[in-house]
Parts: sequence; structure tokens; C-alpha cells
Amino acid sequence: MTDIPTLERTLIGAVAAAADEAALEAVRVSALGKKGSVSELLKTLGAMTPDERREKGPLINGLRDRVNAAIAERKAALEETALAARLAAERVDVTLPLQEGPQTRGRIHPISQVIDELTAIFADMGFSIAEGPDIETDFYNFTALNFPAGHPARDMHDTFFLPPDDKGERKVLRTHTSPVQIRTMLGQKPPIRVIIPGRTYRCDSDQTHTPMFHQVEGLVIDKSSHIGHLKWILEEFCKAFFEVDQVKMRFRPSFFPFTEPSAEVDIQCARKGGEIRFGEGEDWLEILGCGMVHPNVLRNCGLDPDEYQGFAWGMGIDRIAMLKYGMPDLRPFFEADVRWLSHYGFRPLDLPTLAGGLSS
Ligand code: 2U9
Repeated sequence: MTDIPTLERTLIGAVAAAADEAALEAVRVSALGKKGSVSELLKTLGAMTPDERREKGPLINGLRDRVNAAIAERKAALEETALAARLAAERVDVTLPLQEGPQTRGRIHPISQVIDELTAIFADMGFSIAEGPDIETDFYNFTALNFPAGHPARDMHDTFFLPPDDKGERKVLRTHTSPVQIRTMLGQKPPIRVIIPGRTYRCDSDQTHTPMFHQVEGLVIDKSSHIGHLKWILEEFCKAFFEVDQVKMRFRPSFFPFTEPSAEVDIQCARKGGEIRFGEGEDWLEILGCGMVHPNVLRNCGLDPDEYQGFAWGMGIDRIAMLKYGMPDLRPFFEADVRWLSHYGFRPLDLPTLAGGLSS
């Protein structure tokens, strides 16, 4: 007859020595599998007399229960050790600084960032985006906008001209995004509420002017909008864009062929040590031009000025980017120097939203 205490010591020792779950499973099979040492003992109970079974039964069943319990305990301990090892190996320290890898080195150009910011602001006010061609005809770039023949803006010194097309029509690189408002008014019935960000071209080059630059113009056409609405829209834009709670604005009478009355708008700022702060101070900075759409422009677009009215504004995107983000010179914007872009550029995931903060 097997010496049960010796067998038990052997099996419990093997369970304790099992280094992992596979080794423990092998011990379990050797003891409790179909041909296991404890299973073989259990099989002998059937051939015993009732008296023998009464004596041997509790001993053998007790051995099986204690071996089962030892295996279960060891299994739990091995699982806990394996889990602790995995947690240690796969631990991520979320407090570590961002690892600057190649995928995080890309930068969004400040012009793209500012276009996204102003789009978010005007979209929140109910404006949609309109687009149009960079190469325009005289009609859309000048005539429809009430520029008289012979107006200096039509001359070579200001405007880039392209060879006439096959119909002899003279083409220009658009000097503003205003032609898109003409196309919009010809293409849809009022009410109209659009903004037009885009590239514009003028024959000019210095620290604050480049031959290609960016403008955003806005247009509202309906039957009742007036200059009070224009002032509110511009004030809300400036507060949101420069991220200030209050901003003082000054409307100075001006002249543009396509608006009457026209105004140039300054906003209050404080110039301190080469820095400009908005929403405070006694200084003024010109930020944009605006006015009520000239009746001739409405007529040129097939609208009756006695029925429809509206207003428009225009500003330089490059200019407001420089003011907001402190670039001293416009020319590097377009020189594709990666050092400039890595300094002034924005992280791709910093998507500007009104709720989440424009330049967070
Ligand atoms: C239509 C009618 C009116 C757009 C306007 C300005 C005033 C303006 C300049 C600011 C700086 C361009 O980037 S800039 O050089 N623009 O001052 N723009 S009103 O008025 C329009 C446009 C289209 C049909």
C-alpha cells in the first residue's frame, strides 16, 4: 500500500517548487490526472471492503483535497506574480514629457492656423466660406467693384497682369478677395453671409508687404443689416481673435470704390517693450477696412439698392497673424525655412475652437 504521508510530502513539495503555471499543470496531471498517483489511489477504494474503505477513504480523499488546495493556492500566487511582472514591463509613466519623435515635429504654418481661428469665429456667427479663382478678369477684380476706368489700382505698378486669354480678355492676379463676393452675389439670392479667406497679389515687397499675401473679406447682404451690425461683428471678432474680454475700436472715415460710407478701423492697444497688448492702453493700431456696400456694386450684381443693402470688410491675414503672434517681418512667412516654422508654427493637434481656446 502506498505510504500516503510520503506521497503527500512529495506532491506538496512539487507544487511549491513549480516555477510557472505550465510546471504546476504538470504536477497537477501527475497527481490528479487520469493516471495520476492520487487518482490511482482513489481507484483502489472501489475494490476495498466496507471496513477498509471506512479507514482508507478519509485518508485518500483528504490527500486529494489537500493537493487540490495546494495547487489552487500556488496557481493564484503564480498568476499574481505574472500579472505584477506584466504591469511592471508595460507600465507607461504618463507624467513623462512628450517624446519629440518625427511624427510630432510637423508644424502648421501660422497663416493656416490663423485662417482656422478666424473661420471658427465667423462660423460661430453664422458665416459660411466662399472661394474663387486667384486669376481673375478685369470685370470681377475691378469693374464690378466700381473701380472707374483709369483708376491707379488698375496700373501695372500695383497689379500683376497675365497675357490675355484666347478671347483677348486681360487677366490679373487678384489684388483682393473681393471678386469672390461679386461671384457670390451673382451666384445666389440674398441673404448672404460669407467670409472669403485667400491669397491675393500685389506688386510690393518690404518688411510688411510681400507680392503674395492673404486677405479675409466678409460680406453681409440682406434687406436690413446696417453699420451697427457691422460694428458688432467686427468687435466680436477682435475680442475672440485677440482673446480679450473688451476691446475699444475707432472708425475713421475713409474711401474705397466698393463701399460708401467707408471706414478704416483701429483697435486700442498698449505698446510695451516691443510687445503689443490688445484690449488696453492708449495707442491705436489699424486692423481693417469696411463699409456699406456701394449701390453701384449691388446694381452690378443685379440687386436693387432700394431693396437690398449690406456691408463688407477686409483685413490682412498675415498682418493680424504678425500682431497676434509677434513676428517682426512678413517675408520669412514664405521662405520655407524650417527653423522659422519650428519656432512660429503650431502643433497639428492644436485645432483652434472657440470653446477650447483659439491658440491654446
Ligand atoms: C464687395 C463689396 C465690398 C471689402 C472691403 C476693405 C474695406 C479693406 C483692405 C484691408 C487691408 C485689404 O488686406 S488689405 O490690404 N480691405 O480695407 N475691404 S471694405 O469690401 C467689399 C468687398 C466686396 C462686393
